[in-house]
Amino acid sequence: MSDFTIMGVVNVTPDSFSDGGRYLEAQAAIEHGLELEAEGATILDVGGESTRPGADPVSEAEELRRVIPVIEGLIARGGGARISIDTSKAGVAARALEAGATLVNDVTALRGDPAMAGVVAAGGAELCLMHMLGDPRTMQDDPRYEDVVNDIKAFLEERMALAVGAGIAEERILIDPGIGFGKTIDHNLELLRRLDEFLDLGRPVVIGTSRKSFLGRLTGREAPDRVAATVATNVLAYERGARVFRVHDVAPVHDALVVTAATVSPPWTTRTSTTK
Ligand code: HH2
Repeated sequence: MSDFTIMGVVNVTPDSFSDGGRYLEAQAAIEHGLELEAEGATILDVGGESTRPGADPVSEAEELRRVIPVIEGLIARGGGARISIDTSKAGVAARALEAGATLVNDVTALRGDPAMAGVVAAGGAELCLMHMLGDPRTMQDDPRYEDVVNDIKAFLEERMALAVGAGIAEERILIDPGIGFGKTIDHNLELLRRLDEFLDLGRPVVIGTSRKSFLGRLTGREAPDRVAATVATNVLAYERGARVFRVHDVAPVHDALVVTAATVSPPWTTRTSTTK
């Protein structure tokens, strides 16, 4: 049994607005999610709003139209992977939880919508709190920190306290330093280098480096060709204590982490022989 979790990215950010296109897009996202599950993802992170630097916001109605059919389809046809909803809107999270999602991945860490904490608490869901400096439109404009790790740890600690105060059980909280969200290349690299310091917060560390632009800056490669770079950063993050890995390319990351886990956390045979 592996001691890590792969969260496969299922983005539903269509360009087409016709119903036919919508149905096909939902179908394509469901098929994609099922493939990621077959490759080793045990969480599928469904998102209907891009958080890329400079991305424009999407209305709640539009986000719902994108993600709910996909969640329903994955629950109906999936093999048991849990569903995470990547949203900062309480209304979207509420409908997603009703449809069967069990984790809310909020890149604003409860700052985007005052109703979010109540929805997560009422739904008994897990919550991923991610750090972002500013918002996606402005976050890459000269981000600065006193000490990137300490500043983000303090932020996450404060958001955890707020979440617990709102009735979310601490055992249901995951934390994520938010690679690429208001960070320079050096900030991202320092976060990875010192990732083990986040274990002080006592909650599972989620890491999302998948295909991100700092890997492009380092390797000179376009997003689809950053798989090896993504694998390298996830292996390093595992070694530094992260246990949840948000990736687009599940199969290579899964294999790399199986081998890393067997090497870093022996004895592998004892751990696997206890699996039924
Ligand atoms: N990164 C992205 C989106 N959501 N959630 C968490 N917890 N951690 C991350 O690092 C993270 C995230 C951005 O990645 P991507 O899905 O590739 O882009 P987009 O949001 O434009 O779909």
